[in-house]
Amino acid sequence: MKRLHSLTLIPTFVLATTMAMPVSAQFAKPEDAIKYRKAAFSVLATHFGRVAAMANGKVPFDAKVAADNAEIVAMVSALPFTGFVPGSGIGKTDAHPKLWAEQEKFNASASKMQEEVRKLNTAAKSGNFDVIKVAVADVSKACKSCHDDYKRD
Ligand code: ASC
Repeated sequence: MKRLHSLTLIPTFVLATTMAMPVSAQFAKPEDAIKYRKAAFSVLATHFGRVAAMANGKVPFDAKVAADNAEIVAMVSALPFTGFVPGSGIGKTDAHPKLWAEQEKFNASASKMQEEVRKLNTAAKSGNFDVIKVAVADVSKACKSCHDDYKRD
C-alpha cells in the first residue's frame, strides 16, 4: 500500500483547526457574519429547493438529482449557524433579536432541522419517492418552525 503523503492531511488539519476556533474569531465584523449565514442559508435553500420541487411535483422525479442535492443539503446544514455570533443581531438581518436570548431553544431548533435533513439524505439515497416526499415535508416543517420563532417578517 502506498504511504499516505503528509500533504494530503493538510486540508484535514486546517478544517479541524478552523472548527475548533471560537466562531467569533472567524468574522472580523458583524456584517461578515450576517453575510456568511445568509449565503449559507441560500445554498441550503437552493439545494433543498431542488429536492422539494420534485417532491412537490413541480419537476419530474430524478433519483440521482434528488440524492446529489440531498447530500449537499446534509453537508451544509450546519454552516449557517456558525454565523449567529454575538453582536450580529443588528444590521441587514431578518434574525429576530430574541434569538440571542434563547440560544438553547434556537440551537435545538437548528438541530431538529439537521436531524430531518439527515433523514432526507438517507431517504434520497434509497430512491424511494414516497419516503423522500415525507422527508421533504418534515424538513420544510423544521425550517418553517424555526422561521416562525426566529425570523422577522
Ligand atoms: C424551502 C425554503 C425554506 C423552507 C420553508 C419551509 O424550500 O427555502 O426556507 O423551505 O419555506 O416552510
